[in-house]
Amino acid sequence: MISEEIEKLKKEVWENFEKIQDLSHLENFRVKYLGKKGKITFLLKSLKDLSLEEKRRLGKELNELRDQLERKLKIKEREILFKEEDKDLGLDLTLPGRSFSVGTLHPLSQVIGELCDIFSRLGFEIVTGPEIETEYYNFTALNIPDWHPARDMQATFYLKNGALLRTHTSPMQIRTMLERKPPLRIIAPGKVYRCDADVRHSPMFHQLEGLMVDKDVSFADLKGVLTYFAKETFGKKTRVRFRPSYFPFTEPSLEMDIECVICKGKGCRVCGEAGWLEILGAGMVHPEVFNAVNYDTETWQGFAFGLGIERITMIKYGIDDIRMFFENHLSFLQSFK
Ligand code: 2U9
Repeated sequence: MISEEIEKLKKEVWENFEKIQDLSHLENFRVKYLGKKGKITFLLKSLKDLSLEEKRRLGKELNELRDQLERKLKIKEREILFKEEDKDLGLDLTLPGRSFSVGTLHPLSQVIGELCDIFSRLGFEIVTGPEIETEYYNFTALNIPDWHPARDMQATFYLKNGALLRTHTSPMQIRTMLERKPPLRIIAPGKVYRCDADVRHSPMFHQLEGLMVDKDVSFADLKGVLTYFAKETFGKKTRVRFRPSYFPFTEPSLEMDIECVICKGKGCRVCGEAGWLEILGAGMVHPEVFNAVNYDTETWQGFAFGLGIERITMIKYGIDDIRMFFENHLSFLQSFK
């Protein structure tokens, strides 16, 4: 019976198909079953003596077997070719892949991001500006005239034609005030440059300054904003204190300390036995600064503050050498994952 022969052939075909290992083996298989004198071809030819109905039924079955086998042989051939190519290249695809470590944001970028979030919650907008500045935006408009000792305090990198690398981020606030009308609530983070280098100073470092201008802005508003910032950055229980200070661009001026994060106020090597760590300077915007940008001092008041990002990050994470931020040791950077 032909139908029994077909069943037997199917079994044989699929058993032998699984044994194919290489291309010559595959070619022999193809000839044996699909070639002109192959077993499937032979059975197809022998259908001619059967009834029409049987011819149709068994012919369909054999044709399907032939088509399926041709498709599977093509796939098998490709698999064998790929494996042989890999062998030629000396590859072993069963080996596990090489592991690689994923990068992280630089700790300074992380802290800048956190501070921007904190001040955004208080309605401050982020502004940016050029790192190459003029004496006017960097000094003059900030009430630091030619003769002012503050120009020497901030050892400046001068470029050609009186241009300079900004020594603080304050020129960004001057530019924003000239471009816009009050009220304003902005923060200006960015790189600044001072000719200074040791364990605590780097010739390039990052500052974040804030400025709020509105009607009826008071010293109490400034203290409230700064206290919120300190508690959000260093923890809700952080105690703060304010000391009087002096800056040419603010009057009155203050400096803010937080209780030492290491000794909690007892006095230790980190805080120089003081129990407190200075974290920023601030004050009410000096009327001369408002005059420089044509803001009416009868109507508008404002406060400003400035902080060093490296200093904040060093206190937050107990880092004792500012150069760690710029040497890019992988173990240091990866510890901020
Ligand atoms: C405008 C008006 C006033 C910004 C201020 C400070 C005080 C301050 C230092 C902190 C550590 C710089 O990085 S640091 O060395 N900054 O103490 N900055 S008030 O005052 C401004 C800014 C812009 C128009």
